[in-house]
Amino acid sequence: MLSARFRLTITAMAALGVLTCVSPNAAVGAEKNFEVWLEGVRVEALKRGIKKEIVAEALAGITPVRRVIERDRNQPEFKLTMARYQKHVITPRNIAVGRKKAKIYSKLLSGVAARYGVQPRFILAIWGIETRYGAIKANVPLIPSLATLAFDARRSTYFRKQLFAALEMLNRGHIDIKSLFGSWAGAMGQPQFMPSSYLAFAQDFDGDGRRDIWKNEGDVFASIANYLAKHGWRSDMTWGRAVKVAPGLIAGLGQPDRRAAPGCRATTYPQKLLSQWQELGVRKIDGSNLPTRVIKAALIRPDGDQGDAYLVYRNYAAIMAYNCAHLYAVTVGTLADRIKG
Ligand SMILES: [Ca+2]
Repeated sequence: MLSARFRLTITAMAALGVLTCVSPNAAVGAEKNFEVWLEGVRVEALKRGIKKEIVAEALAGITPVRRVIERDRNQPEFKLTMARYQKHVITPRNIAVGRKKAKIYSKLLSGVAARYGVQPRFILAIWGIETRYGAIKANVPLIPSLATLAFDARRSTYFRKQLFAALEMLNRGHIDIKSLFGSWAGAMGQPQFMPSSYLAFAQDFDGDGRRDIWKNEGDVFASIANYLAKHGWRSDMTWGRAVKVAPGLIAGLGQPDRRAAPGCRATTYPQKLLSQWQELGVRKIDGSNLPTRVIKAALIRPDGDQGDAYLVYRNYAAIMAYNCAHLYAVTVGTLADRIKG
């Protein structure tokens, strides 16, 4: 989350079989340089007010994790299409499990929806896509992988920030070092929050004093909902929809250069009122008229000229803030619709 580029979910990567291709010659920096670098991290952590026993324990004896760098260097290079991605994510099983979870946790989800103003189906869809409703448990010790990525030159600024955020989580007592696990790239718990997002958005819904996004469903749902709410979610609106576009319309719209969310590199075609899109010949996918509400919608076509078009509302930008990729956000919206049935 909040990474500038699309982070394929563990689920999707496993489904696509890209988890196993590891390059044998990935370079890991010399251990000695790492030790020197780590000493700098210790000094800065103390300056930032992190207790010295926390710094000592969290950073004791860690070395660069070769596998983390291998994984970072082996992001899939093929371009996923919406259809291919959705085929692996919006499966009958994922829909069925989503509906089952909606029943099991109906009371908890209603409580979270009432407090944060986010419809349960979207919380379920994000939960389902991130970690298959909590079934996939990321079990990589977090501090060593963040330190490895912060030491590595490729995205050191971003991961150095995440490393200090993780130390701050320990400092505040949100979690202890023995339980601090994440994905190889530092995404944690059932909602796959990065440490900086955890500090800013994770919630303690059951009021036990811990924001437990690893094991407590209420905290997981509330944290996802709070993230969306803080990024402008509106509970009286949906995400958007697939649409039919009149031939030639898109060519006349100019470049798709409107940012889909602040800080997100993905872009959309311009925003217009639904009534304007209706006038331009855009229709629901079944050919019927667009809704008559006075709201703005942006047009997107994630797969380019040959792909499907969608009109997306402001809630779409909140999903894009969670993970900046049209593939991800459209799939969250579509899975939410399918769970609703
Ligand atoms: Ca809690």
